[in-house]
Amino acid sequence: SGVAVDLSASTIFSDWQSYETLCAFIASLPGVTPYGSIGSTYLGQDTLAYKFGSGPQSIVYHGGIHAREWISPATVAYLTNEIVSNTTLTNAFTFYVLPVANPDGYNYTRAADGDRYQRKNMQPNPGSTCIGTDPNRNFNNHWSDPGASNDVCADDYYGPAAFSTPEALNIANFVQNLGNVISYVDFHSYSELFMFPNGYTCSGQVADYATLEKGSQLAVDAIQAVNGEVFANGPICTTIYQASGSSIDYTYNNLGVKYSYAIELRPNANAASGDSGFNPDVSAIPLSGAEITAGMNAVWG
Ligand code: ING
Ligand code: ZN
Repeated sequence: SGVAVDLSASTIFSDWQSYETLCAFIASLPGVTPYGSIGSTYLGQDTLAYKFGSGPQSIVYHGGIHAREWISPATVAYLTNEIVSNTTLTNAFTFYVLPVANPDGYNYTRAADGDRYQRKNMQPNPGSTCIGTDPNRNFNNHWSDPGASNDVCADDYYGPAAFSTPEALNIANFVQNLGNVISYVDFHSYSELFMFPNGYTCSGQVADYATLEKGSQLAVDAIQAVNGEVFANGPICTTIYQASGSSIDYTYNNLGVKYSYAIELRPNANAASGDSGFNPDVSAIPLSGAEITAGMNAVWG
C-alpha cells in the first residue's frame, strides 16, 4: 500500500528520512526482527524497536531522543546496516535498536508547519505556548538538580516530575526489563564527543571510570582513523557541561549498565556556525556512519 520506498542503503543515506522509512529500512536488514513497541509516545505513536544477534548479553542503542539532531537516526540506521552481518558482534550480543526515541518531536522537525529546531518531546506545558519536556533531563537520576532547567521554554526543561515523559519512562522500563544489558548508547549531535557518566556532577569519577575511559579512547582513535575527525572523550560533566536527569546517568547508576555512553556526532562544534550544526549536508550521513561504525566496533568488538 502507498508509495513504494526504495530501501537500498545507497538511496536511504542520500537524504534525510522519515521515522517510517528508517524503521522500514532497519526491518529489511538480514537477521533483524521487529521487537515491537517499547511503549507509546505522548502523541500515541509506537516507539519501535528492532532486534538482531543471539549473544547472551544485550546492547541497547538509539537515535533521536532529541528531535532536531537528524544525523543521529541516520547514523544509527547506517551503523545497524553495517553490524547486522558482523558475526563477532552478533554471536556475542543481542542488539536492540530504536531508530528514533522521540518520534513525535522528529516528525515535528520534518513537518512544513512544524519547527526544524524542536529538541524536546511534544508534551504541552500548561499556561505556555512552549512545547515539550527534554526527555534527556527527565530520567529519575538527580532529576531537577543543577544541569537542567525548570523553565518550560528552555531546551533542557526537566519536566513537572521525573519520568513525566513517556519517552524517557519507556526507555528506562525497557532497559530494566531486559535485565542483561551490558551497553547502552545514546546518539546526539553535534560536537564530536564520546562521553560517559557522570553528567550530574563534575566531582569524582564513576567506579568504572578506567574501563569507560579506555573504551572511549579506543573509539575516538578508531573514529579518527576513518575520516580524520577528532572526537574528544571523557565524562559528560567535564567534557560538554553539567547535565542532570540524563539517560546514561540513569542506565549506569540506577540500572547498572556498565558501558553507558553518549555520543555527539559530527559536525565539529568549531566548524559549525549558526544552524549548520543541526543541519549538516546530507553528505555527512555516510561519513558519520562509517566513522561511528569503526568507533562502536572498537568498544563492542
Ligand atoms: N547534548 C546532550 C544533551 O542532552 C548530553 C549532551 C548527553 C548530556 C548525555 C547528558 C547526557 O544536552 C545534546 N546536543 O543534546
Ligand atoms: Zn541531543
